Amino acid sequence: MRGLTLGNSYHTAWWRLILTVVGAIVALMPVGCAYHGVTMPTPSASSESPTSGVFLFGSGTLTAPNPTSKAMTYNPELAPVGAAVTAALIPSSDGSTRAELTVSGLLPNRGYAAHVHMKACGATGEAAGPHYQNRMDPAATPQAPSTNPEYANPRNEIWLDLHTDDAGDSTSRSTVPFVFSDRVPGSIVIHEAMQTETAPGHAGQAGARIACLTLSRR
Ligand SMILES: [Cu+2]
Repeated sequence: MRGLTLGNSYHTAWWRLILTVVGAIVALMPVGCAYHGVTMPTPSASSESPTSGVFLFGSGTLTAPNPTSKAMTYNPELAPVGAAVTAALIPSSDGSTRAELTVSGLLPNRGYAAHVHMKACGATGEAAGPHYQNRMDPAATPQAPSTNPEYANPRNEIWLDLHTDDAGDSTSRSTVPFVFSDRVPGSIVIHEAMQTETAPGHAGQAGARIACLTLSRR
């Protein structure tokens, strides 16, 4: 009898403890959830929120042109197979976009012009189409792309001219006063010329297209 009583109170004490712990967990749960709600970064459901613009990214090592490659060379002498190319175009809440291009394994100590172009990379450099312009030059045509400095400039386009170090590595950055929304660029093209021209009638030109990196929405 005594043993049974002891056993009962023993069990009762355990149940009290368990109920107290469970009760505490249940009571604290909404606090925990609210805490998570406040501190968790807001998930970006879409890459084209009107306030932040579209985030674009591309990365790869240069290959010969082929339909599955995201990074290709059209001139392996100037842009060797295996060179690494990475780019990000990051929208900011102030309405600007920060662009960054990093290369590794190009020719050492050399300038390379580079720009954001309209279309994805393809079998030839021409597949990438003209430069992306925020305000499009009304005089430009597919046969005669914009060379008017009023439109072909590094504030209305994204220019990422590089200068490699002894190892053939380089990073270039550009911040432009616009974000992408319904019209989104497709690639970054690296050109043969060591820098982009700026004079009227030549603005934006930089010689042959020697490599291309396809950009995708993040
Ligand atoms: Cu270009």
